[in-house]
Amino acid sequence: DDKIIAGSAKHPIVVLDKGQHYKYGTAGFRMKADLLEGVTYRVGLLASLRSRKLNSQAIGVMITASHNPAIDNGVKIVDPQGDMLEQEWERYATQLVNAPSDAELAKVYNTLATDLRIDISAPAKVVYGRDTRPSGHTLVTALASALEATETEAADFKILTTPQLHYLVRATNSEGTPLAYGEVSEAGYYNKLSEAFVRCMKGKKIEGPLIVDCANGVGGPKLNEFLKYIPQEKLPFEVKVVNDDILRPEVLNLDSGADFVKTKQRAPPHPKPQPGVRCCSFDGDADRLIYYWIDPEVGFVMLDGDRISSLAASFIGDLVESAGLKEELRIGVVQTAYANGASTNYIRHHLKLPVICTPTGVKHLHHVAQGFDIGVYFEANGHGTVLFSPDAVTAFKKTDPQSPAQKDALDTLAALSDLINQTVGDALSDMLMVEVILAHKAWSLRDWSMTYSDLPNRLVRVEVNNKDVFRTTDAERRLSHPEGCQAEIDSEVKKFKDARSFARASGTENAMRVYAEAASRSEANELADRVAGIVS
Ligand code: NG1
Ligand code: ZN
Repeated sequence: DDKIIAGSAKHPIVVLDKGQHYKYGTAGFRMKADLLEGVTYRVGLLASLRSRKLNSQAIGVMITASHNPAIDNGVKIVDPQGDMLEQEWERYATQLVNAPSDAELAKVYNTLATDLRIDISAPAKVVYGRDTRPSGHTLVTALASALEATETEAADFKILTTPQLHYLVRATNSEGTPLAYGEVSEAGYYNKLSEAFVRCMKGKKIEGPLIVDCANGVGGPKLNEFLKYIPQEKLPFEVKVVNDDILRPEVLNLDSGADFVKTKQRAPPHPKPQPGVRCCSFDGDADRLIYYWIDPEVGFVMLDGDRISSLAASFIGDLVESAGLKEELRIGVVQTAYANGASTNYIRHHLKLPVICTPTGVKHLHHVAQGFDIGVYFEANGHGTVLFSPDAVTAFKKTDPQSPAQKDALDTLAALSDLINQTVGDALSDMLMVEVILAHKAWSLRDWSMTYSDLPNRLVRVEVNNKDVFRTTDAERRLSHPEGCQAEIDSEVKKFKDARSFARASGTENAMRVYAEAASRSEANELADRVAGIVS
């Protein structure tokens, strides 16, 4: 207790105004960095408890605020398999962080240990990393202090992308087992990806360079590092890394990155976009990916998470068929209500694959995707991955091929299961996957964009007095409260052709979000405005 109290005094919590409290949300704790030192210390305490609860397996802590401005930061916990913290424990994190004093903190810590039957003398291990934000340094110090106070073994991996940290947690816990995920080092991550990429490509080529905008975040130096691991003659196209300045913190996520491209629906202004060139953007911690190009005729065209999802589902579906595993393996796609209706239609009716809709937040999608042998999940914003079950991976390796084509399909599937990050959405790994698929299909971005036409849509943010009165059902597609609200929305939607609209409280901002799609841009705008009027 004394050690925990003394550590907490060195990294004090900022007590918030009356009526406000810290909450472990979709992205962990995320806010202005100057509020986070005490929060991070307390998250360290919780991570040590979690490790002890789970037989001393390593727990991850990542310090990042992703696409948020440079002055923000955030801290989140990663579970032993590299997935997000179990939902039940978000509550415990919230309790610990809101303890009003150092002494109260020790009390909450002890109560949690007793209630959850945790032996606090058992060994514990925490693996951690941070993005390029300058505030990360102070926060890591607070975290290390909590690990010291609780006699927890610490592995500091310094600056990492979020998905690299997830990789390292899983690699640490699976080391030396038959399910070993990879070498426990940053180099191990690059080795695994580069080796799998070369195996997937099979010497195929792609035309033209690829411009990768890294939002001046951690993805820049990490992508540059990764490229050194691929033998020059095996790299099938030229990669130009842009917006990779991490020395000026103020440019992080500024007019660049996947979130900018998706929300502004335009290319980053710098460097000046060149018509016809294949481009993609990472976000600030490199877990989101969006593709786009400037078409000489129609201008900016974007290929978002829904497009990546349908591209992956189409390619993997064909491979599974060629591999003779169609009857054996269940492939499914998981989306949220924000997925464009045209993508859902394409996957269901053209690819003939099941689609499940879940609430917003990748932990929900990830969980449902685990129910398939091959589960493809992406949020429209470009965060997602493809999960392969142990049965699927075994089938790729053990099936005895009856033809060269079947062998080829099995090999590509096995290589893909190594290339695609199995823990969380990973911009670098997803980008390599897209490039592999485009190479195999011999497709340009234009070919890819022709698979279906997006329904015109509009997303609006609506300020409200109290967003908590809005409660949803049916994977956030309908409002159950306040009463009568949904009936009003339904009656507006009915007035438009091919229309869909829903309203929900944001999990990361103090606002409502309204989404609408319809047959034309003007109708989508009109419907969004009307539904916004209903909830405001
Ligand atoms: P909220 O604020 O709950 O809508 C946003 C994104 C999510 C997800 C989380 C976490 C939209 C409409 N919502 O959630 O997709 O990525 O942030 O980053 O983009
Ligand atoms: Zn991110």
